[in-house]
Amino acid sequence: MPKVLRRAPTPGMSPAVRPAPPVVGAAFGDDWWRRGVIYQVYPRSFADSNDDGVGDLPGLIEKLDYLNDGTQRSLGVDAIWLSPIHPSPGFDVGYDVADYDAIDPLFGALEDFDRLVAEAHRRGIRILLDLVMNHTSLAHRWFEESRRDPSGPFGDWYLWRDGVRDRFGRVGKPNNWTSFFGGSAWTWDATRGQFYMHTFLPEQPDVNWRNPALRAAMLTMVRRWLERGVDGFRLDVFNAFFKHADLPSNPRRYLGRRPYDRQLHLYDKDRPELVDFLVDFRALVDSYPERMTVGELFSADPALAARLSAPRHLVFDFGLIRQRWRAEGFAAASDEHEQRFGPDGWPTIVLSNHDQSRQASRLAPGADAGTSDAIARAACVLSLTLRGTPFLYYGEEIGARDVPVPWSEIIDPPARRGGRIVRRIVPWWNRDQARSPMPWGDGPNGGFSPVRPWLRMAPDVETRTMAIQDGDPVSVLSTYRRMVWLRRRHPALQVGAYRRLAAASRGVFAFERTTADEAMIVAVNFAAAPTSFRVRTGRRWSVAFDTHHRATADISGGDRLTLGPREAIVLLAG
Ligand code: TEU
Repeated sequence: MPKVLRRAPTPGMSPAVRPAPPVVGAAFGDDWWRRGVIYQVYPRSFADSNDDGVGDLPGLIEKLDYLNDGTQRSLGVDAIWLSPIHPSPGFDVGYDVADYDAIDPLFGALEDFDRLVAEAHRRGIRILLDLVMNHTSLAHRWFEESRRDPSGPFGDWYLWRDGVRDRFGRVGKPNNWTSFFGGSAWTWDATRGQFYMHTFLPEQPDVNWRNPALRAAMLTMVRRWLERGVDGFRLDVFNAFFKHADLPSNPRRYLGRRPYDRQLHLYDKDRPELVDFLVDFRALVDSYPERMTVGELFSADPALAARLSAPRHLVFDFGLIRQRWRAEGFAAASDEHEQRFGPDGWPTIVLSNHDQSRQASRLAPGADAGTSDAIARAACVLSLTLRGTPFLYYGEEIGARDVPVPWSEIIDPPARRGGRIVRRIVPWWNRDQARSPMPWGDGPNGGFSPVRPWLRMAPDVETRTMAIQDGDPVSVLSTYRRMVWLRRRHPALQVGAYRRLAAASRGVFAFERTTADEAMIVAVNFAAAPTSFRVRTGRRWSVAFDTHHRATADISGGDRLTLGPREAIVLLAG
């Protein structure tokens, strides 16, 4: 019998909200949040159905079979996390939301979204939305009302403050807080005659989570999406929601790359009130079956991530995304997960997202395609075998590399208004390099769109496409497919306990994943030369997967295994 994921519509629900179809045949039931694999789609760059150079929801629907058609010909993922799809002026490419309840016409209409949910659920794929609730867009109706009418119902929904007079009588900023994107966190608003606070761009004013009406409006919005059938949420920078009520200045630090880092962020994030909000928010989500959330920590650290996570409510910590291609670094980051989260906690496995350099470029800087792909294949094995929920980022499955975007074409940052560069926020940093359109196959622009895409295609668009890798059994894409499906078949890889195997030689990171019924060993040689290490004696192992395609691992007679350059192998006991 198909599982019905929704509960009955609540009385008083808007008649526009239609019951969502159930997820048919989805794997893992209520445990999917830790057994499944989640795939992040950056909607502008995934699939363009109406040939306007920008990806959209109907385009994504056409690619659902690629993501999971129930067979090993597809990638086999369990859920899609969509970066924001709401109307937005786009100063932060969608992370500045102007209307939480609607779909940006760039991507389609609400009907398209309902069809996406229905079509995804029909394939057992769940849909997660990106909730950006620390701030809205300047163009949100709440902000427009709030700046227009300080004593009106929305007057207190943002962080408004008068300026502070210095000893010369000049009006200055309310405190020393800095914006992550550079400059002060305070911008003067002439309409209201006060400053407002923004952790990110001035076009992204932070909301006032201490205001009960704002809080209720946000939770009502969340409920509406749950009612519509979404399976969960990614929470953008949720540990920044609450600021100290008195807004004291932060202590200075003298080290740090960007101005934001040269301050100890004691008062503008990580406030104790957050926990109280999480209790409410999680209770709401948990009142619907089989839902999950994943919180994005702003300035993530594994200890805090572990403290704030709970069953069905994951927290990104980015311990792995910061690593270079070194066995010792990956081993230390994985050990830290184990230590911080403990055997009962549940970490996330993240090597890429829309804010960071593509993993192939980060792990194989300056490498030729062959080396890049070899490292991408080995990294794929790690992503899908370490203990935690893997989050893949679109394009990673074909080994996509960073795309150099000429200064004149950069969209993020600097922010652009009417084609004019208005702000160089952090001159040495842009995130466009990891957001270029997915190259699907033949045709102009890698088959993404017949017209010039919103962001340029990768320079290797002729040689690195989904279609080319589809037919190649040793491609990065084939590696991802085989590893995702291997993971699906083996509970040890999903929920098994992790134990690091001491590797005798440098360059190898090896660990064991075990359940009561299954034991598996994963070993990765990070080095460009063959490396041997000690496994264990007294047990027979068969090869479950090997990037170097050997049929047997010749270790039954001895206790040493020699791995080829950048070889990653998965062994199964028995
Ligand atoms: O990102 C928060 C954020 O700024 C960090 O993840 C940051 O990018 C990283 O530490 C840089 O090293 C979220 C979104 O993911 C991002 O795209 C938005 O710009 C930001 O919030 C504001 O909404």
